[in-house]
Amino acid sequence: MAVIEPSAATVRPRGRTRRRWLQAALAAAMTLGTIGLTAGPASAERTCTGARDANLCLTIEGLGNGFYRVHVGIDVHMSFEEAQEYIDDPGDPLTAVIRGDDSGRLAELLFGLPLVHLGADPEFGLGADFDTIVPGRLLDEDRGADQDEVRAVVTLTDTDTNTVRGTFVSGPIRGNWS
Ligand SMILES: [Ca+2]
Ligand SMILES: [Ca+2]
Ligand SMILES: [Ca+2]
Repeated sequence: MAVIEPSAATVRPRGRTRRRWLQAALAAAMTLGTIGLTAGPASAERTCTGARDANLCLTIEGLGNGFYRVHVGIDVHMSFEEAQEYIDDPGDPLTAVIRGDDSGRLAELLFGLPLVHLGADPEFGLGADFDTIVPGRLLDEDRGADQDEVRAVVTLTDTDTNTVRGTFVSGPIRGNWS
């Protein structure tokens, strides 16, 4: 006699995600409230690698009054199951920092970005978003009038064994921050 499979077993589990948008939004609201930010001309620059192993995007948006919103988004291409394993491990499997670029060489470590979203997707793999607001001086990697070039560096770590599985570097965004 045929055994009828329960329908739940045939439904692909949806990726569990961790959302920290609220936390980030509250932090941003507090920052904005404290410094009394006024609306400035909106300008954003974005660069995406579109690489085979992972797509890494860096966006820097001018908020006015010398402040910038820095966003890093990445999809590390892997199977849904593998991505879900990374998510289920303790700690954050993906971390992001912004570094100075001097003649194509990764130079100064400027600041880290908090993780605001982590998820597994059957099509894209392991995805994460990082977001922060910083004063322009944190992006001023070549002091004074020198033009600045910054890149995002994202590290994939298997937190079970504390092993680095990959390092991804974005294209540069140039500016004259101070
Ligand atoms: Ca530089
Ligand atoms: Ca530099
Ligand atoms: Ca500079």
